[in-house]
Amino acid sequence: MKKIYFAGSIRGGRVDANLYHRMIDHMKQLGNTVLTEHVGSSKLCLHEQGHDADACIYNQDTAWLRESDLLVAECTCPSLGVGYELAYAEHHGKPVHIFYNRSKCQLSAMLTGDSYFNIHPYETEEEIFVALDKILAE
Ligand code: 6IA
Repeated sequence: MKKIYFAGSIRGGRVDANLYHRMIDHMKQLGNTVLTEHVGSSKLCLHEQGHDADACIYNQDTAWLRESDLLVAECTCPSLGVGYELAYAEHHGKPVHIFYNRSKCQLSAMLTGDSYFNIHPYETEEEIFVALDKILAE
């Protein structure tokens, strides 16, 4: 069973928050630990909370990234924080799987152009779950 860092937009916009929740639930149901379950919560505080509170978030999230076995990101809604996490995970040699809805957005060339990343374009939610089953069975 794996420790997964799930990355999804927070201050970048919460339009896909319910999808994040379903992806997190699916990975947990397979018996994995998701270190960042709050990313799928509908009750997140989106406002800047001052430097000290944000420093705590940064320190905790980067510690979880270093502790994780892999990163799974849903990138349809662009987020600066998620972009940072992707590069951080690459720097630390963690496998990175990026999902995006190809009928809703065009992914940044900084992601599609980086051959380190495993990129999973999808059109239906079912395709996400099939891909996750395969990734997590490896
Ligand atoms: O730039 P964004 O806010 O969209 O960045 C989103 C990414 O940064 C997510 O994948 C998270 O891992 C991380 N992140 C951003 N904000 C928070 C956060 N805020 N807590 C934890 N991780 C965060 C406070 C919410 C808290 C009160 C539960």
